[in-house]
Amino acid sequence: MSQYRPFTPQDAIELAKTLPGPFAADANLDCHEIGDGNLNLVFHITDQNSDKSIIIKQALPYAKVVGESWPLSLVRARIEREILQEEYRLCPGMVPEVYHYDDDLALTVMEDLSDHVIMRKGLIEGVSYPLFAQHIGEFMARTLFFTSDLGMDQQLKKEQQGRFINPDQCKITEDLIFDEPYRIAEKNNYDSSIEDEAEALRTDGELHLEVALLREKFLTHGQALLHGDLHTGSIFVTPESTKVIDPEFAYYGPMGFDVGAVLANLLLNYASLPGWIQDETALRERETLLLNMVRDVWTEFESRFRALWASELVDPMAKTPGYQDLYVQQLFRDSIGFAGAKMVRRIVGLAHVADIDTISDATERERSQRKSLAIGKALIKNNRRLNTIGEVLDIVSTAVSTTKA
Ligand code: SR1
Ligand code: MG
Repeated sequence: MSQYRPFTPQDAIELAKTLPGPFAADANLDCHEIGDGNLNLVFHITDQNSDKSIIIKQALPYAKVVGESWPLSLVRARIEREILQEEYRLCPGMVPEVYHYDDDLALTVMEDLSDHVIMRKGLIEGVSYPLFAQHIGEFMARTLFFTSDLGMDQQLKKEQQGRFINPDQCKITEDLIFDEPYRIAEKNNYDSSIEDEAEALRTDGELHLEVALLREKFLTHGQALLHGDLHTGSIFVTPESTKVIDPEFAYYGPMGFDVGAVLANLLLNYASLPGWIQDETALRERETLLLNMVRDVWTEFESRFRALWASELVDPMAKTPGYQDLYVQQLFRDSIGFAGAKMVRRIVGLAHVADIDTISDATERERSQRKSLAIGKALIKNNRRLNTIGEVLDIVSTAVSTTKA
């Protein structure tokens, strides 16, 4: 039985050489630690004499972004590996293939996806992904439907819920998304130029009520097995292909939390665009493209989810006329509320997004932050009365037009 220790690149090479499969025992391997996220070590191992490569991802027993003062359970590595295997079964080719794992060492050996780019980076660089909405719509519809009481054996689901209890990761989300942005908190992180916005978040009772309801839903609604952190930094893309990574925040929660994550991160990129594009015509075109992606992600997801309901439903009572429409309406509203909460947290909370933080012009950066907050707050406040993605886009447009320059 192996004992946990954080790996060095040399440890990663030694493990790689013992694996059945990719490399010969005498292969000349290179290894670089490329983890740029908040929590883990990621080793990229390549063979000098072939095009073979792998990734070894290892969880650290603390949050790397803060340090050892923030301990975290290593259980997340086992959960991430199991959900990757489950997602691979449900959506072959849409997540990295798991080749090997060691739960004691909290590591997973998986397919190297470095022929793809992280979507956040691609979007910042202005690349278009015309198939993304279809791909992610399919991914979310299948993973959410088939892990819920609608699409899987309901007794098995209860067992599965036990295996995916992920308390440390959920607590991060509860604190960073549904609590700290709305009060003075040590981990909050924002420019002093938007102190007025942060103060407004702390004193807005209408907003707090909606956030309390979303938080309750996150805490209590074990609807489906979520990815749990489905932002554009957790998605690898090319114009032809989409691959989802990093499901270490997986747990049984409300479906809208995953859908909302995708929508929020597209809207954060949308809000950042004036910081990246100077030409007015090009800017308008790109803004339209991003808003169309928001619309398409929802419509692609909804149509696939409804199609699965029509052909794969396991719950007899769910066939009751009218139930599907009410279920999808609530899922839509949850998605919009969670999207808003995820936008707010990326501006004033601990962890930000490069789309906005790396805008070099301070005035444009501040405008994007204010715009994101205006959109986020409007989505949170209106989520319970919205019915269509067209209404959401109208709310975005109103929020933008009333943002303080
Ligand atoms: C301490 S972890 C901060 C954030 O990074 C992850 O991607 C999650 O979004 C988490 O909230
Ligand atoms: Mg991550």
